[in-house]
Amino acid sequence: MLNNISENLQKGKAKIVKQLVQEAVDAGIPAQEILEKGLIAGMNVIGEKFRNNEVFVPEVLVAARAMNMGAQVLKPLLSADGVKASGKVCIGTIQGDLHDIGKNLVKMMMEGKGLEVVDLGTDVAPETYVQTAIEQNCQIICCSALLTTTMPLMGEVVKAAEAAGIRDKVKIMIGGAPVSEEFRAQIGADVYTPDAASAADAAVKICVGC
Ligand code: B1M
Repeated sequence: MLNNISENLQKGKAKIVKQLVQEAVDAGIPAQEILEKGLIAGMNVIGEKFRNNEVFVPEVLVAARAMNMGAQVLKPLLSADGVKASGKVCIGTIQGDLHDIGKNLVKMMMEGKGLEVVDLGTDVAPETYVQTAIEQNCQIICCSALLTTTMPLMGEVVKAAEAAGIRDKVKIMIGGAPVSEEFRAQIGADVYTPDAASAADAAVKICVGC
């Protein structure tokens, strides 16, 4: 069943993916497993083929659409369990970067934990995160990056928060496929997490401690 989801996602069959995800849910497969072994697994195959020039941007875009439709089915389930917290977070994909699937998953998981999430979308300038955190009173700034060329801009978010005098009031969380704990330490951000579920857990911990 999970392979079937992955294969149809790779073909960009969004409606079928949505239906198969619902069937997997009805069959009692845990939502996290459907996400990781069905949807994300399929997206990883597409990523590999994209790198090898076996598929191109249009195919990747239809696969991304299928991924989003499948994830929508899982949204209420992924967020149903665990601790609920209150807190406010702003999130966006860093400047120059249009990848938003991972960012949307992080948002989904955080909302499920009770956090209020201000979604800045993609291609977000460092100053915009900081301005939003000030104006909307956010405890956390969350930055996602999928490109090795855009991830250094996350360091500019840290610098912009320092320049605006809010560095001690706001935590900066980073993530995305090329990002690592080593990179986090290098730019002076507060938290790196490898996936959406652990990002939501980390945000809850921060907000509980606020
Ligand atoms: Co792009 N792309 N892409 N792409 N694309 C990658 C990232 C790439 C690795 C593909 C490859 O070569 N194998 C490669 C980057 C290489 C590099 O930088 N070293 C690449 C490239 C090169 C490009 C273009 C430059 C291609 C071109 O035009 N020549 C171009 C750049 C456009 C731009 O951004 N300016 C481009 C364009 C696109 C599309 C628009 C076609 C599409 C994006 C559609 C969209 O997002 N709406 C796309 C896609 C879909 C991909 C791949 C195939 C899949 C990415 C994805 O959504 N994965 C990707 C290959 C791959 O990753 N295997 C690829 C699934 C998603 C759930 O994972 O986002 O990593 P991810 O999120 C994870 C974790 O990283 C984490 O949580 C999620 C899991 O739970 N996470 C966080 C994410 N953010 C977090 C934040 C956190 C914590 C955790 O805290 C705040």
